[in-house]
Amino acid sequence: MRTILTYGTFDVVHIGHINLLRRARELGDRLIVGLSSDEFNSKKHKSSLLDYENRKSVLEAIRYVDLVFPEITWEQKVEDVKKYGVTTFVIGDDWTGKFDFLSEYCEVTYLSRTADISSTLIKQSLIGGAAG
Ligand code: C2G
Repeated sequence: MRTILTYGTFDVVHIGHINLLRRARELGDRLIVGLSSDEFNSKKHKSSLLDYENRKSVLEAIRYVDLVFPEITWEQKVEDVKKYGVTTFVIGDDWTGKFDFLSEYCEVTYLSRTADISSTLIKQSLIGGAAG
């Protein structure tokens, strides 16, 4: 069983998230996702429109995702890799190099981001639309 692991906020899910999850899932037999808690988002200096339970329900409904668990600290990744028997850690290339330390425990793969789409852009256009 090749277990693939990734992390993220996954707020207002869009094609960029779907492409990342699909490509990650194709690298193994199951995909598990550490989903940033609302408290951890603030530690990441991120605010999400949708709360943890809402984002979790959406992720669990995506056919590429086999398990969702909470991401609450930066330090939990090594323990998560051991706990879930992870083969490959995957994340978008906006994090290139940041998680190389995990290569002591599993493969580390950075996938190219999908251009011209982000939750922030969607939220801005919604606000812009409402203001318009
Ligand atoms: N992503 C992508 N293309 C986009 C937008 C996002 O491939 N256009 C990828 C990101 O690179 C990331 C994943 O989708 O791998 C989730 O993105 P975010 O929700 O923005 O998560 P992030 O804040 O990067 O969280 O501990 C690691 C962090 O939790 C990662």
